[in-house]
Amino acid sequence: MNRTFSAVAIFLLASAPAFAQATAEHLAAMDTNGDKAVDATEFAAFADKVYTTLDVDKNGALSQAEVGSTISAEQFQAVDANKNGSLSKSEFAAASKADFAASDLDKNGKLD
Ligand SMILES: [Ca+2]
Ligand SMILES: [Ca+2]
Ligand SMILES: [Ca+2]
Repeated sequence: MNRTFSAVAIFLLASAPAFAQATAEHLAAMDTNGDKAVDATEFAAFADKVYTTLDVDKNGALSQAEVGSTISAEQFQAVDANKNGSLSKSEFAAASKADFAASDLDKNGKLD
């Protein structure tokens, strides 16, 4: 079972259910400076946007209800570092960072 938290997957499921997978098109949406690669800064900005979108009641925390079926309870617990039952922005950012590192297979600091 893949326990890797994926902000990309969350975005796909939360905002674009039509996308079956992270496509080039999707990377392009994150590539704000248009250099055909997604760097850590762009990824962080993207994750921030996802967080804001998911935080429906705007209380600065994501509950399991807010993420709904987008991520599994197991993934939720993996991201909830302080185990308080909600995901803070810093917990989400930390998970996104790990996600970026895991996705950057050739370790060039970019997803391309
Ligand atoms: Ca870029
Ligand atoms: Ca909330
Ligand atoms: Ca937490």
